[in-house]
Amino acid sequence: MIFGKQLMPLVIKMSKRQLNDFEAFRKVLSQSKNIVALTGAGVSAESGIPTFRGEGGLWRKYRSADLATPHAFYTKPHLVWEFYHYRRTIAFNAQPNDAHKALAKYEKLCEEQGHKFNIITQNVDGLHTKAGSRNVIELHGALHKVVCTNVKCGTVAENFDDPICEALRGRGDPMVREDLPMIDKKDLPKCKKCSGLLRPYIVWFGENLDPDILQQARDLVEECDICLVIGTSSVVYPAAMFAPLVAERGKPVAEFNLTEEPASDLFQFHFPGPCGSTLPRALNIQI
Ligand code: BJW
Ligand code: ZN
Repeated sequence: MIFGKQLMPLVIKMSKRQLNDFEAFRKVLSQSKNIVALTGAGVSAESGIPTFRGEGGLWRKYRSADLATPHAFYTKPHLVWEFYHYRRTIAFNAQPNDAHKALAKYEKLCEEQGHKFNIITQNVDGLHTKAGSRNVIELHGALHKVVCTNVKCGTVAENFDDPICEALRGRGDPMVREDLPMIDKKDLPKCKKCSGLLRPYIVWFGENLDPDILQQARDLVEECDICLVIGTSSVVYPAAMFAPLVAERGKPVAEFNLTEEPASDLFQFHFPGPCGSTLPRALNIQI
């Protein structure tokens, strides 16, 4: 496995970790002209959006990771659509928190100084854009987009309807104990062009990321001179290798997370705690 081989030398190289060293981090940041922030579900946790792993990762009796697969969709499209209807409603009603706002303000400051600032997010909730960030790469798709499953069509479209179809009205409650009567496939969301079955425009496990989007992210990772890793468990590939690759080039990486994660040892700076508090402080941004 290539990722394993790539990570091994890093474990040996990294000797000194700085915990809660806001001053040292700000100094390094002030010398940086090309900044990348890699974000995950934890950045939206304080906006009320459940994370994938840990306590928030269950919907009814299912782990989110079991529903976010092509197999789940093709065998139980009604169930997967109920799950996504629930997630869409939460995301559409959520507001950016202080972490999203700090990143958006920092992007503006960078722009004024002629510096590059880009967000690579694994999140599908659209909250970075809602906060005003403009340079956002959405690696895993977006809840407000749908794609037609008819291979001859494949149209991708924005869709903010809530519910997205009448059959999903009142469905998606995560606390329901038993499966509700199945929604007939013909009543699930349909493509406006060809009436094919729609699916969420989301990259599920085992699916390839959009090659153009992945390349853009890789270019940013290869060119940046500092990387902030915010609210991600850093276990899902390919995103999991981005920050370690920056560290491998000898560039500083700062992690903002409630806890230690498997890759934490590879990163120079660590700021434990909710990123809605630690990030504005580290970036020296007044919300
Ligand atoms: C806070 C906080 C606060 C909380 N403040 N912090 C073996 C080796 C290598 C790869 C693979 C492998 N086996 C399978 C694979 C491939 C697979 C993969 O990586 N699996 C791993 C689990 C091992 N990857 C893929 O399938 C990808 N495709 C791919 O690789 O194609 C080629 C290929 C295919 C098959 C085999 C091999 C190669 C596609 C990945 C798509 C991921 N999609 C998902 C679902 C989207 C569905 C949806 O949103 O509806 O994206 S998975 C899920 O995980 C979601 C997330 O974007 C992603 C990352 O999770 P994230 O964001 O890190 O969230 P959490 O919950 O894990 O962590 C939250 C963190 O926040 C925690 O650390 C908290 O502590 C912290 N936190 N509150 C700060 N207030
Ligand atoms: Zn279609």
